[in-house]
Amino acid sequence: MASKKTLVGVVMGSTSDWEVMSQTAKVLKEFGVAYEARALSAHRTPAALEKWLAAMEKKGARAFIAAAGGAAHLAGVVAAQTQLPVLGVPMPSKHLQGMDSLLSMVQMPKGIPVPTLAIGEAGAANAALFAVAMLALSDVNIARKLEEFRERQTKAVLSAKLPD
Ligand code: RP5
Repeated sequence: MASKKTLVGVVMGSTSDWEVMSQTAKVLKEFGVAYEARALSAHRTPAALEKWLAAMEKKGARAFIAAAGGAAHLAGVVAAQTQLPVLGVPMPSKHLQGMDSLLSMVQMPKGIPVPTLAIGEAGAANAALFAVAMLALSDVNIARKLEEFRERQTKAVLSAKLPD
C-alpha cells in the first residue's frame, strides 16, 4: 500500500451489495489507496453507522463511497454526518433493477450533495476512480498512477482488433 492512512471509507447497506462493491475495492487496491469497507445500514444499524463515520474521520479518511439499493438513503445519511465528499453508488435492486436506488440517491435536496454514479458495477468502479482523482490533487504518486492507468486504457482501446 502506498499510503498507511485509511483514505477512503466504503460503506454499503447490506452484505448483499458486496458482489457489486468488490469492484470499488478492486480499483482502490490497484491504486494502493488504503480503504476500509463495512456493511452498515442507515435504518438497520444507525448508531453503528454514526460511530464508524466518526472513527473514519479520526483515521484520516478523505472521502466516503456509499452504496445502497431500494429506498437508498444511506449515502444521504452519510453525507448529512460528514463534510467529506460522499459518492453514491446505486445498487441494482431486485424489483426495479436499481432505478429506485438511482433516483433515491441522485435526487438529494439542495444543501447536502451526493454525487451519484451509474447503477451497479460501472458505478462501483467509477466511484473508486473518482475518489482516486480527488486524492490525486494532493498526492503526486496517486496522480502518476492515474495517468498510467488512463494511458493503459487508451492503448488497450486503440490496439484492440475487431473480428473479421
Ligand atoms: C439496502 O437494501 C441494501 O443496500 C441492499 O441493496 C438492499 C437489500 O438488502 P438485503 O435485504 O439484501 O440485506 O438497504
